[in-house]
Amino acid sequence: MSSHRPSEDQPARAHGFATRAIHAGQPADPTTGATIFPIYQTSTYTQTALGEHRGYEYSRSGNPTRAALETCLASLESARFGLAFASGLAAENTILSVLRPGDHIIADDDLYGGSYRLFERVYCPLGIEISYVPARDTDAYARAMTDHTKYIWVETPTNPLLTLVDLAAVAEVAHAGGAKLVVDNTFASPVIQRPLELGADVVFHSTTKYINGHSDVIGGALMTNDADLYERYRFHQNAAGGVPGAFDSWLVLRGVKTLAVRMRQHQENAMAVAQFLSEHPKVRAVYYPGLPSHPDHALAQRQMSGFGGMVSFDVKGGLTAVKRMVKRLRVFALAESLGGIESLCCHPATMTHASIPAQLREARGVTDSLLRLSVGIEEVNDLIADLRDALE
Ligand code: P1T
Repeated sequence: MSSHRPSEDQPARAHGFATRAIHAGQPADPTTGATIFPIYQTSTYTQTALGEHRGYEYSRSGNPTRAALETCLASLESARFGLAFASGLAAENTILSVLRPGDHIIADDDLYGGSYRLFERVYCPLGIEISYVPARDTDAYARAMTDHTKYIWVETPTNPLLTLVDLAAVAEVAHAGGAKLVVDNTFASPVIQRPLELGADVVFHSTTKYINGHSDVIGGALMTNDADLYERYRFHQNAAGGVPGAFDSWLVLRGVKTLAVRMRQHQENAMAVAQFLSEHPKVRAVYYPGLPSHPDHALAQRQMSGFGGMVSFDVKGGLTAVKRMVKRLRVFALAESLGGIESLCCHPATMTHASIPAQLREARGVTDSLLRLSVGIEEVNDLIADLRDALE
């Protein structure tokens, strides 16, 4: 463990976001001058003498390519510390690992289905108690606090209904009761929302999504300024071993370099798609925080610097209409996941959120007629034409 280089990288903080995305944690290679950080594809490191090494001993405990990624992502989330994982869920598992039987979590009620499954099927049986509250109802978080509440755990915007959580207000609720605020920032990405700056204690990502941005890696990361939590998470990262390989770390490092420019196009396209859908006679409702009609539009303007690339909508005609529509899509791929350069269409009820019991899912608004779009960066006219043809 001692070999793991801490991800602290204060000097790079002075630069702007897009500059840090390209440079933070990635100096030119000292031996060759390689401008792009190398892939240290090694499991182990030759030691100079008993008890003497150059900072790395074994790649589960620490790997230079992973350390570069951890430093870069920490910088992007305005954090002192970052840890990278083999998946978003592995990052979540490490955050949850510090809880003990009898501890309580308050979570918003519109979580990614896999996060819900991790809570309900892995941590509840171990004696962790979970209360779910409506994401945008700040008072509900306060009412749900108990003496045992350790985490308030939120996604914002939520998956798949794109509801927002008022992070500054919920951070106050958490801290007043001695709990920590954990934020899943996957849907927004740090280029448009930085929860730690708003009072959150821990932020995490499925880096599979916008951070990598090319739909070719499964990965995760957590970032924090809390030195005590960081040490406990770092211990678990090594002890439980959910680490990413060097090549995947390098791919994410490469992907994140273009996050700022990609997100600009994602949200420009998403806004046009949301406007098109909101005027379409076969669409019942559109969920996009960039639309002035979205109930959290004002909050989105306050706490985010953009509205992101995810758009959900409800199709008239139920499951039959949905099935017909997705079969006719030509540019949008029918697929789980999001945040890549290509456009995807997902049916949460049967795909990403199938692990939530049907009755509960329906009650939360994830109906059979809901579709979720990850709007890519293709020509926006092609995306709109594809949706228009499919809805005909
Ligand atoms: O798939 P993984 O990298 O383990 O990340 C899990 C995860 C965590 N948080 C959010 C908000 C997510 O959306 C995900 C994964 N989500 C999908 C695969 C999806 O299509 O929604």
